[in-house]
Amino acid sequence: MYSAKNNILAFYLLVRSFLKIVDLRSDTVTLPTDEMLEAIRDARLGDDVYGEDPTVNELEELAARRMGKEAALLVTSGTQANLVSVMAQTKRGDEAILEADAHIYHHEVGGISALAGIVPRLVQGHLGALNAEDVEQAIRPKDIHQPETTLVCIEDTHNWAGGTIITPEQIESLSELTASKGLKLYMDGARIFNASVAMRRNVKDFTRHVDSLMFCLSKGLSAPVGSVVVGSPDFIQKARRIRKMLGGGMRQAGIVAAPGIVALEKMVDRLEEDHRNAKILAEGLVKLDGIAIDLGTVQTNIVKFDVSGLPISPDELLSKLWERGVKASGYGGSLMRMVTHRHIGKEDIDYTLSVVEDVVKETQKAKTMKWKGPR
Ligand code: TLP
Repeated sequence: MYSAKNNILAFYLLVRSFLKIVDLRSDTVTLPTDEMLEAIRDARLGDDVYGEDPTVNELEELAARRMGKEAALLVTSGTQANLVSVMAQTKRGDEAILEADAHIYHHEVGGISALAGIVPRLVQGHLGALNAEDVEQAIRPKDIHQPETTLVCIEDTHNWAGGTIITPEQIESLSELTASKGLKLYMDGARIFNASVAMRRNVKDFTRHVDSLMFCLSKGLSAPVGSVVVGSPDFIQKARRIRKMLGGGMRQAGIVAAPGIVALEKMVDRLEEDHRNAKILAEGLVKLDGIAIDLGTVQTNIVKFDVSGLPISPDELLSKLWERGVKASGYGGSLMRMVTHRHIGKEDIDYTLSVVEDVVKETQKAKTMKWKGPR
């Protein structure tokens, strides 16, 4: 019995290994390029906690220059970048204004409250973009009873809105407000290069209006690890101390910075291909009965779609897709997400569309058969 079970498992694993896998869960799954691996091998190293890793220093200088700011800091992840940045610009008990579906609020384990002591104040945006008047309404008056609002955070592109772009003009209007109220404006720019490439605008157009930002090396840019926090020298000095406090002081971190340099120098322009594929994917999915997409949200490499029109639950759909080698992820409720990236070619999009179409037809058919049963 035991060996029969084992044989079945071995057979399943063998079949599975031949099946095409299209991993659309996230652009975080991208593997380093050969050039990145070579850069890691050849990196000049030192102890970065002493500020002596030449490759880290090179990446930080490059990142600051690219973003039009004075200083930068390599950190371990996007989550750490956001936490370090919030902590460096607030004090415990302060309030930070965030878009209602901000990644910082939903998906960073409550770190800004648990670790930074921040009260989050959520403001509903439109397609992820905060409106300056709404933000103004949410700023606390100076009152002994209330927390002090000190920071406004934006997210560009906005993950939960479906990879939507917050335009330089929208950022500028927020910055006029924050500057006039003495607040800091911070950007979670995990995918800011997606926004810049999609709009064909220099990334500095997006960054010039914020006091500080972070961007991720490890998403569509394909580096294996790391994010970079960027801002003024004073902010970065504080951020560096906080990174150390959070256990993020790394020693020979040049092995992380080296592929990051390749990411910044070589991997930005190709994001356009991911955006093209996301559009093709969305236009194919929206034709399927039971799947709804607001095509206006498909602005970069994320396709967010609603499956409430299908006769199966999102979890069932995810597992049916996975059985056929297509990995997607859920946004919660009936919303699902597919993210294009360097390992997804046009043929993978075609394959995904044919798999989703098969699953949809199969489930619709099962529903019809069930309906006919009692007659
Ligand atoms: N987002 C991940 C998951 O956490 C959902 C993804 O697959 O999209 N800001 C934004 C806007 C992000 O999308 C993410 C990661 C982060 C911050 C955090 O970055 P990491 O995962 O490096 O901590």
